[in-house]
Amino acid sequence: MSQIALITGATSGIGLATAHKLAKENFKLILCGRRQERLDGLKTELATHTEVTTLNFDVRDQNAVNEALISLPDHFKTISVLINNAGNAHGLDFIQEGSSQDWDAMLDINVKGLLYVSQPIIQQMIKNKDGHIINIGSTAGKEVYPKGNVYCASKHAVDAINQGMRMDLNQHGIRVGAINPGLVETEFSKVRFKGDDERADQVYKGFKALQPEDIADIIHFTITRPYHVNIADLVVMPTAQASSTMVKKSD
Ligand code: NDP
Ligand code: 8X3
Repeated sequence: MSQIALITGATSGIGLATAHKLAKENFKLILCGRRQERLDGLKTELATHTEVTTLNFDVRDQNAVNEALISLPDHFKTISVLINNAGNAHGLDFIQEGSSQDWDAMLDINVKGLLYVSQPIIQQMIKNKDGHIINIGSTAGKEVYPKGNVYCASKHAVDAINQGMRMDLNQHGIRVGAINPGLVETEFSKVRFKGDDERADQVYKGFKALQPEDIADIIHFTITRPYHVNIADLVVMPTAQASSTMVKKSD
């Protein structure tokens, strides 16, 4: 029987590539995001491979999260794999110049949103005695870089939550692990720079960045290991990257 995977942030980047990968690998999919037209397009596109349902909610809104999960059809209610991927950076500013709206967005989405989505699904996984949670962290959760301040704090929080979840769910046999990418070419920088595409494109110029499909492959590998194997914490960077601040670029 196909396993059911729920992916947050499936409308773009890493989540979108993961939806495509898992659809081809015969997972039944619950795809989440806020951009309805993208969710509709995906559902149609992936229907040739697998059964797909979509949920539209903002992860910041706990009631909306709960209502969306309750609205799932019965045959989609037993979620085996949760991929906590929705998130973004908002702004890249010195701490003394940062906007509190950006801080709120990053902490509310990347940290609290992840918790809001996880808790009801964890409760159901405990009941079903089956579950695997993948938290998408970042190299920004392993080290801090200049002007990264609050985004790095949000991803350090994901790192802590990943460890805490693993400990708390150990007694229930639920696998928990984080994948922490370095630079991945997605809409991430367009969001960070609020639609300044030229600035966003500069981030990935002069070297080969990770592609969202690279992370999707790793997620698929991670969730298809035998039950006794849990990839607990994995850091992956482009070959050109050695740290958050060291990237070998051509002139
Ligand atoms: P994208 O901007 O391409 O995708 C972000 C996804 O998150 C979208 O599908 C978006 O969907 C969803 N999302 C954002 N805010 C919300 C919200 N409030 N409620 C619900 N969904 C939301 O970026 P990436 O694919 O790069 O990012 C995915 C994850 O990977 C993030 O957690 C990011 O921090 C992490 N990451 C990214 C790296 C990179 O270099 N790109 C490196 C390391 C980690 P919609 O707008 O439709 O709601
Ligand atoms: C995204 C990678 O280096 O832009 O998490 O913070 S970075």
